[in-house]
Amino acid sequence: MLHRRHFLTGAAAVAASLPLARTAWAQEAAKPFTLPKLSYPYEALEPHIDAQTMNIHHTRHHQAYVNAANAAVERWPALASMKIEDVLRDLSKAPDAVRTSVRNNVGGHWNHAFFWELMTPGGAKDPGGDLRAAIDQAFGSVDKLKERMNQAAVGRFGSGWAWLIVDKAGKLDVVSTANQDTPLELGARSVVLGVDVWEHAYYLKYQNRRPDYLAAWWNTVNWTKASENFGRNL
Ligand code: MN3
Repeated sequence: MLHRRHFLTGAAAVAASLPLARTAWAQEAAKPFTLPKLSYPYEALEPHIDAQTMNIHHTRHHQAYVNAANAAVERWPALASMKIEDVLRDLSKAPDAVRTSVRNNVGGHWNHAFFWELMTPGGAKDPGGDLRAAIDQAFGSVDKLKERMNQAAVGRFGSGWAWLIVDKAGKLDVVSTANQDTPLELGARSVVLGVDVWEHAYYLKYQNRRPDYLAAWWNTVNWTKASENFGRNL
């Protein structure tokens, strides 16, 4: 899902095994993080999320996290061969010198890759199946879940995210993280929904009106993907 090439595979492994081989392949092997392509055009989420915001968010903001994550690999090469979720779940594995960069940039990469896939111009407009039953049981209704998520998202001071997770105990819960911290760090078993409430996600269209952005954002949620997320242990 996260479009990260394995370190030293195929031609890259051959190139890297040559002494002093500063080839394009060898350089590529040192950049294991790549910007995922979106499965829909930038304008596809209009009028809820405008094309310019999507374009800048994807090509500038997410790309910057990818670039910085690759820079962290240069300082901590082992990162390239680790499962991203394992790194983010336990940041104490990262050396002191790169831990903040890993938290912010590998975290930012994971969060955004998740976010793009959770939105779609089409798809189911409401959750179904097991996810629907679990939401009804945990929150009372889908509308109550939306209220809880909106409260968490509006209540996040500054920049961050609101999430629907399956927690350590296996229960659905709404949480919020600051900056590019991920819900994996909180022990989430599965991450079902997530919404970016950094101003870069909405300012061009909604300026300071975060609640208006959130109300619009719900129209973009890919509930089919959310159901898949619900059934997937990370
Ligand atoms: Mn963002």
